[in-house]
Amino acid sequence: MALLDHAVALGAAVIGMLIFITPAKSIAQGLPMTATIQFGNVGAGNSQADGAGNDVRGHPSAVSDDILIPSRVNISLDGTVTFMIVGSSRHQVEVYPEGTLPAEINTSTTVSISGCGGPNYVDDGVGEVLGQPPCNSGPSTVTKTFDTTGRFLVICRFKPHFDAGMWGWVVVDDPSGNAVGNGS
Ligand SMILES: [Cu+2]
Repeated sequence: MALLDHAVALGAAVIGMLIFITPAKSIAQGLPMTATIQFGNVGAGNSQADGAGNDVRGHPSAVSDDILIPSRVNISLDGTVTFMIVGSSRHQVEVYPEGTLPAEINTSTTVSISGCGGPNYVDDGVGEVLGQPPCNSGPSTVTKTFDTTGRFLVICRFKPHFDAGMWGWVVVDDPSGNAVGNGS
């Protein structure tokens, strides 16, 4: 009987250790493989006021359509981000190399896109341009898989929108442990 009690106690101890160890590992493994960023906020900028739950980052006056929702996503290495380019506006996605900052974007050269006026699209040749703006081809959905870790700047390539703060981040971490910016 005593032997059985010992076995039960040992089993309970092992289970307890597993429960104790598991959380730290599951946090790293909990990074999603997919995320969605909506490019533009259809219906915003009409009757809604500041402070009514609207994301007005980058826009000095009232609300606007010209935002990323959300403005940052965190995904796992080899994860995929879906960009939903909504409405009828001029939004176009451009993803920059790891570490690029908004202040580093050269907006001095712009190009036109058919149906979208211009020339008004940032044309620095640095970022990866995804899809076409709705003014050219209607609303669309584009995806990009991130196979390296880091923090990636995503901008709306339409210069007036970028200038107004229409940009955000995709943060890609390695679930095996090499977290971005963990300082070690
Ligand atoms: Cu835009």
